[in-house]
Amino acid sequence: MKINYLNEIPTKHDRLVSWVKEWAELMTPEGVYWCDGSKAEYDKLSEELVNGGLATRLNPKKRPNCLLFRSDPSDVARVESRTYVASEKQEDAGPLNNWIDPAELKKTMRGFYKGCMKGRTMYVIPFSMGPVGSDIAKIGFEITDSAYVVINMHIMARVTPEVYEVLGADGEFIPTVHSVGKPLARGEKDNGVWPCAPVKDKYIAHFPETREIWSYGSGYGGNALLGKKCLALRIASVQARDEGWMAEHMLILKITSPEGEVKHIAGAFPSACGKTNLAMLIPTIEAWKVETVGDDIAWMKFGADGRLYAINPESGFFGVAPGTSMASNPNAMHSIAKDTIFTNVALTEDGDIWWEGIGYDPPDTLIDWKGNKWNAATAKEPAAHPNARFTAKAANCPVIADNWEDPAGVPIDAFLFGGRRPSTIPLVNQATDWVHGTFVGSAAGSEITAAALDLKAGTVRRDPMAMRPFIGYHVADFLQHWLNIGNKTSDDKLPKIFFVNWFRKTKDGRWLWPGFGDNSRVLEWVFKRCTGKVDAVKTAIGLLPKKEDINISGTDVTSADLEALLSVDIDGWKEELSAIKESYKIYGDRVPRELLDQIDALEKRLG
Ligand code: OXD
Ligand code: MN
Repeated sequence: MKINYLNEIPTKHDRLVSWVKEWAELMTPEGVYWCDGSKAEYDKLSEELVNGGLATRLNPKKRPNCLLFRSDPSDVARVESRTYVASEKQEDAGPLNNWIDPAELKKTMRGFYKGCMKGRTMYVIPFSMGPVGSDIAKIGFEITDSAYVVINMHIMARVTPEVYEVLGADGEFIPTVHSVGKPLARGEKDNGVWPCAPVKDKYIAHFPETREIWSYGSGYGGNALLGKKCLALRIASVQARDEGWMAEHMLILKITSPEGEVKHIAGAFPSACGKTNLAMLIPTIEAWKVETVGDDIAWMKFGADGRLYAINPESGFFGVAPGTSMASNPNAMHSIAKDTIFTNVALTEDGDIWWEGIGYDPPDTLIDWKGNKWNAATAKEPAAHPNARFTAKAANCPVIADNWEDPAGVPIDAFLFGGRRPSTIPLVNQATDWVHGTFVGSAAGSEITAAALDLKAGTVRRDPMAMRPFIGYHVADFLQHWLNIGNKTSDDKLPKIFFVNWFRKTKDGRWLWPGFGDNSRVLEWVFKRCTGKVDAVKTAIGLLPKKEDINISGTDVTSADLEALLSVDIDGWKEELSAIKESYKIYGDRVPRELLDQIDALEKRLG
């Protein structure tokens, strides 16, 4: 079949060229376009999207170079029920992943892919996750028929022809394939409607042994921007296991003390638990400084000195918009002042954006995320979807750290785990050692939020290391991998591990901790534990701060509140322990013995 190449093939990499050709033959697009990541390409595609009615250009006086998109109401979040880890053996996918035999899944998906790009352009996106050429970075290619995906990838990944230099004629790349699943008949246009397939036909498929990603039917975020969750977490976690490094759902921040000493902290929190806010936090304690290295994903390898070094494989933020305000995250608000793609937020009459929790009242009328007129006085539903997003350049963040693109990565001093836990879990609790820390991380859980389409908001679900939806293999083997990492270096070189909880409430529902910038008060304690400047109290559940070591001056936190935040609720912990045991039962008989021993030891300590 003759392929209509719309521009010159920019590479002599035969395997890459044949891969593109093979998919073009199956998907039969109008033409194949090799993306270069340039500004001209971004502008041209943006213009086409605006002219086709799929995007609205925001008022350039208010939001220069910004676009607004509205998805199909069925295509607003990751769909975990349609996400598959199709390993050769089902047992290797483990109990938390959906599984279909890879040959069967490929056959089914090929059926969907046949002719799926009719009437559309096939874009081929070259990208590097991580600074181009870094030892920790990986090269990927995404085939897609969505111009929305292309411009989002421009922001989220390093889309550049430089990857061909690193790749040469024979280098390794991760092949990823995406289609919105809506071919166009002759003369048909999208006519302003976000193209996607019905939920039952969506597939977000990972083939861990062959390191392939096939996605069909969704145009949204983690389902479609394949460098992010699919590559940088699910496939990378498999590579990390095989090669002895870590791919984690973690923010990375740089913190500087008043004395000018620097530490780097990586933090794993389930989706929509405030990772972006923490990564960009403005400390409320004097003379401390926090800067951002990444807000969602960390790839970490051991350096020659035996310490773990992290890079942020992404180059942008795909953040949750509702709740983001000048009070909760001023640096995110500055990051989205220009050059940003908004998805499913509300539009004001003067061409700006609005969402619930933006920090000021809505005008009387708006256009809501579904494109309908919305009236503040009579509205029954939110104007922005709860999982509405902004896609913003990391480089536009006012507190992006100067070393955020260091190809060698930044040395990690501490890991934080956390989640939304209204009761029992203290404000901060340090693990006694790496194995205890692995146990504590494995037991993480959170109240469910709107980041995934098919989960019931409001209930607690266990989310080991905040990786539950993102581990590309068996959860118990993932926990074993954590233990193996701990055996690769000496204890003093490993990051210290802490569990934090900003979301504790009183029985009558009052928040006990102010959160946001005041979380710096907890970071200060973590920092001082890393420098050995402060002691901790050894308790049944771990190492807790002495009350006087958490600085609450200038906050509304009372001494009684702090006491509650740092107390060990033995009865609550007994319930917590049974919930942990239940989750371990689900993980099955591959759970490492060392972690089962941790359960027994905790049980004994609780008495
Ligand atoms: C995200 C998520 O989009 O975790 O980062 O869902
Ligand atoms: Mn995330």
